[in-house]
Amino acid sequence: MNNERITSVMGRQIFDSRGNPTVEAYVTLRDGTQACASVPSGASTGRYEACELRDGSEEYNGKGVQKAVDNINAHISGALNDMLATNQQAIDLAMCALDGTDNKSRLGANAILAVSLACAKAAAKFCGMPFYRYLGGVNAVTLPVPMLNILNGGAHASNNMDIQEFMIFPVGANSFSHAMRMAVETYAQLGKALKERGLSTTVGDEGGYAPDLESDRQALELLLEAVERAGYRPGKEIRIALDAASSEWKTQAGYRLPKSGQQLTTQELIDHFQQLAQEYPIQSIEDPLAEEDYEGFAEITRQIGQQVQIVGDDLFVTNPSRLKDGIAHGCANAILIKPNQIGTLSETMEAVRLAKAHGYGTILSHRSGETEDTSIADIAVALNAGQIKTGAPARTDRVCKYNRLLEIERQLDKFARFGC
Ligand code: 2PG
Ligand code: MG
Repeated sequence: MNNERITSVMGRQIFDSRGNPTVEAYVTLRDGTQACASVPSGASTGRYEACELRDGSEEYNGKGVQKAVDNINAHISGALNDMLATNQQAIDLAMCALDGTDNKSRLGANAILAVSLACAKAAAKFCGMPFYRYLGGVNAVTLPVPMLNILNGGAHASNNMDIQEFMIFPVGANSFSHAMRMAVETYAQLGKALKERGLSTTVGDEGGYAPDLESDRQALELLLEAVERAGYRPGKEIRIALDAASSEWKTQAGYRLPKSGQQLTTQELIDHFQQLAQEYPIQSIEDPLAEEDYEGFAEITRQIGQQVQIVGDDLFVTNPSRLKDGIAHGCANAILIKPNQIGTLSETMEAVRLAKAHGYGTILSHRSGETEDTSIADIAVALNAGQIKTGAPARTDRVCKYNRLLEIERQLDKFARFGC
């Protein structure tokens, strides 16, 4: 009886796509079922994210995660011993209680999330179900529309683009695999267009090209050119999504775009985005304002939120209570969902439920430092999130999530749905 009881939880240090240490957890059940999960890491992290515990010692330039690993092996494993792996909320609550802080700084959100996901995956295996179906049941049928970051700037690349992510958004596709074909063909054309101009085709952290361009506008022009060259209609089949990551630009006086050197007030920055959205087929803008600028977020949502999806990433940090505040202030109309910003699967799912209940769009997201873990693909389908962003269609740390979604699409067969 109760063969799904947890008999062992083990942590270890592995490396992410930037070559930084990160945490992997293994959970074993009484009947021998075992699953593992690993956690990603951001570069443009929000101030209000749960704590990513790093050793701060000389090893790995302070980025070691041995303390987080030790917390799994010495503390979390004992607390979860003999619990039912299928009782996700109880598992997550037990870890939060053991941690005892608001931001998971004692055990580390990296330790807690790795275990939280590994427990859920072990439970899914025990039940003989794919992960998305275990989490979402028979209603988990919606494949997300992908946002693919094919030009990298900001903190993700050493070039002169201020906006961090220039993404293509194949909204005109009729299925996930069709969207991927459109994206892959466009990405290839972008590479050719860059080469023809003698521009660099080296890639940034998320697999997108990271050339030195004259301006963010030139990046937008290049995206449109690539879409056309691939045989698609910009604005119809493929639209553009941006992540400004503008918390990185905040100064006391307003905003300073670090690479172009422009100094703007909140209102000037809002007008700048409104102007860009008039000139280009921009469907979605993430973090157009900084993480504390609730008023600015409310204002841009009033100004252009009818036409453009305004996404809170650093603003909400996948935290249900920050999302509640944002909803009360009329900030944004969509939320980026990154499990490691909040640190447990249960709280991640709660953020999605809350967003959906208020008509907010939901976008599952990778981090700029990733592993081969594909949990976010399954979570996106499980929660019918409708959208996902997980980088360019290049580099295995990005493509493995897209490939997992292709497999889920195949499994769902004619019941697969697609769309926001
Ligand atoms: C973002 C993410 C992912 P990072 O800002 O949305 O693209 O970047 O993981 O560096 O925070
Ligand atoms: Mg972001």
